[in-house]
Amino acid sequence: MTASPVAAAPAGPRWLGRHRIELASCASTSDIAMALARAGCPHGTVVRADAQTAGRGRLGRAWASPPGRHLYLSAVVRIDPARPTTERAALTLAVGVGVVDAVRAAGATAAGLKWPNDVLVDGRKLAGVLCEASGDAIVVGIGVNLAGGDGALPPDLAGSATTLADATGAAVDRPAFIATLLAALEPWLDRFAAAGPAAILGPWQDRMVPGLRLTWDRAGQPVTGRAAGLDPDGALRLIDDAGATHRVVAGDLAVGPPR
Ligand code: BT5
Repeated sequence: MTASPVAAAPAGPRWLGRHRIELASCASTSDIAMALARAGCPHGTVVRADAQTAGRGRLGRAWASPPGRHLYLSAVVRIDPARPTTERAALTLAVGVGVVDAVRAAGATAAGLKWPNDVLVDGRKLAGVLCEASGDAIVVGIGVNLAGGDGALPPDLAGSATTLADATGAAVDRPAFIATLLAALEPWLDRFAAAGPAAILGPWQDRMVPGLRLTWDRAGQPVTGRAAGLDPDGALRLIDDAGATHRVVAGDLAVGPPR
């Protein structure tokens, strides 16, 4: 008998999501992941909930987390204490790269990155990332809008947000997407752990929304221009409408206005 060739199984994650906590509802998966991180949970522990009652974004903003329809997930990533602490802020860029790869693999081929880690499709936000430090751990919180159609998201987000189902025109299998996400994310976290921001800058720039027009709130002074790429530490280079280059290391960036 001749042995028939066996296709290699797609590689699943080695450490990300090996320990998983699944909840019907919680205030924020990142709160729970943070408490687990402090209590010494393993590297790669993942907390996922069907709904969040106090989902949060960056800078004290809220993340709309209606029940049952979307993805709310937080992962505990332990950082090698031997690596420079100044690198840590750039971990969020590695997460953004992994999330874009996952939504593209799920069919949202037009998805791209807005600094530092929003995932946009046609200027609308499909996914957001919130990284928070706790000792030697970083809690990586990821929200991805999955289900589409009327009522999938609160009406106030109708003009600025999108979902994977709306972006692809197909229903989304949430467990399959979670597997895709964890498998896409882990290699980028591994590369970041091994080599720091240098491993991420090129891939991030390859996935950024090209020429995206942005307005940066620079201490109350709006600066409008286009995203031109990253500095070696992961800061964004923004070229304003007068041609001057700004280094954005923090603060808020809004899409638009059109020129
Ligand atoms: C983010 O913040 O984009 C980070 C979002 C992280 C959410 C995850 S869900 C799992 C984990 N647990 C949490 O509690 N959080 C994390 P930021 O860049 O600040 O964006 C927030 C802004 O995006 C809001 O002010 C709204 O304008 C908009 N927004 C809120 N909910 C949205 C949604 N579901 N889809 C698209 N845009 C949304």
